[in-house]
Amino acid sequence: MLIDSNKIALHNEDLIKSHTNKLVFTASEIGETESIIQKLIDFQIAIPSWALGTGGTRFGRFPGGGEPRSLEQKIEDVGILHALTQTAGAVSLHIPWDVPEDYNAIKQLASSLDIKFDAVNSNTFQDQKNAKESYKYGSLSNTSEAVRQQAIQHNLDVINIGNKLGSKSLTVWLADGSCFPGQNNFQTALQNTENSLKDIYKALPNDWKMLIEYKPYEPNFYSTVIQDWGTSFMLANACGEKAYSLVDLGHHLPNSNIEQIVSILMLKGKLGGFHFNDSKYGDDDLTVGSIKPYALFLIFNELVYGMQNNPQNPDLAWMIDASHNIKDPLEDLIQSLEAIQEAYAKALLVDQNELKSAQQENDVVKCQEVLQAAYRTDVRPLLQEARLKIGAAINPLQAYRSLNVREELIKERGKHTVATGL
Ligand code: PSV
Ligand code: MN
Repeated sequence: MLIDSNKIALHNEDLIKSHTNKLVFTASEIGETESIIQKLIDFQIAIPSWALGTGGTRFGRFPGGGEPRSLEQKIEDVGILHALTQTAGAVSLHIPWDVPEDYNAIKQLASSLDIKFDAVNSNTFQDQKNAKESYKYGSLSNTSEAVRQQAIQHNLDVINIGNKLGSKSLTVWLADGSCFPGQNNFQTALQNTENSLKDIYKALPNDWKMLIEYKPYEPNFYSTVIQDWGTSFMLANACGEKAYSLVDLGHHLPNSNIEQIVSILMLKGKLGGFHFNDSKYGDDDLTVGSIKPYALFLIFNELVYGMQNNPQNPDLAWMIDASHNIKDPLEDLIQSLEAIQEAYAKALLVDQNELKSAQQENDVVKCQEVLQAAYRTDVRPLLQEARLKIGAAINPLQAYRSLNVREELIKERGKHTVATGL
């Protein structure tokens, strides 16, 4: 299904009057708006190929119909999101869930929808059909040389696939670890992982990055080899200058100070990628900003500070890594995109000079006031104006519903379709 730009224009016509009134008010409150609006326009977030279907838990899955069954259909869904928001101009493929059959056709389809290929993700956490070796006891860390070689080779294949599509980074997330004390020798597991990553790194094209994702637990429940940012940072340093850490918001133990982690990694020039989601308990993969919007704002405050003050840190690969158990995946992604932009816009509003001088004077109360003044500002008119300027819908969720997108997709693809992925 393609979104007709005339229909978006009609939707905008209906909303423009009330939008303009709100924008005038917001502009009178915050002064200069143009630079924030431009930054919002430039901020593109990749959609993972596995997030377009209804997710599930090990207890059940409740698909809502019209789910994409092929990579083509997944890219079409990203096209829908991008047409409505102009913020989702990239897709991140998970291999082997989404290996292109016809590279030219896939590239053409993506470019016709103005979608780029962001990081490619390897998968050594599941055994693949006809694979010789099993990842039951780990992949890059495995005690068996043959298993490690198979996992290394898989990552090289993923780089190759990404290269054909124009991707420029490889994301490695390992499930490797142990479920019981004594099962693993921690030092051997880490050393094997470092050596394997170095082998992958050697094959990385010069203009590529390797993003190393960490996570404290799950699927292993006693130890995880790359459990935290420190381990990821250490491995990235051991591999070389093209290797970076990747922060996934759900990959921290409760109450971790994620904004501080972000800030330190950027200071050291080693934050390469970012996965957005939200959580209450663990890696819940909920809609961005649905549980802890203030924490998201504080994280963005550090990201903005880093983007403005840390030229040693590269541009980041932004991606939503969420699952949608009970919502329409596309509606959920639209909500996440909106929450990301909102937190970003609020962080851009923080008066950095005022904050700095309040910090200098140890005026703790003022520091909090500066942050919260930005956080409490309603920036939605800025988001809407950014969308209006580039031909997106003023209210993407409302447009999605009034255009009956899900109903159309069900008509096209059927009620009982299940997307590949987790
Ligand atoms: C692991 O929990 C993770 O965050 C990694 O990014 C995976 O590639 C992704 O989720 C999908 O399983
Ligand atoms: Mn992730």
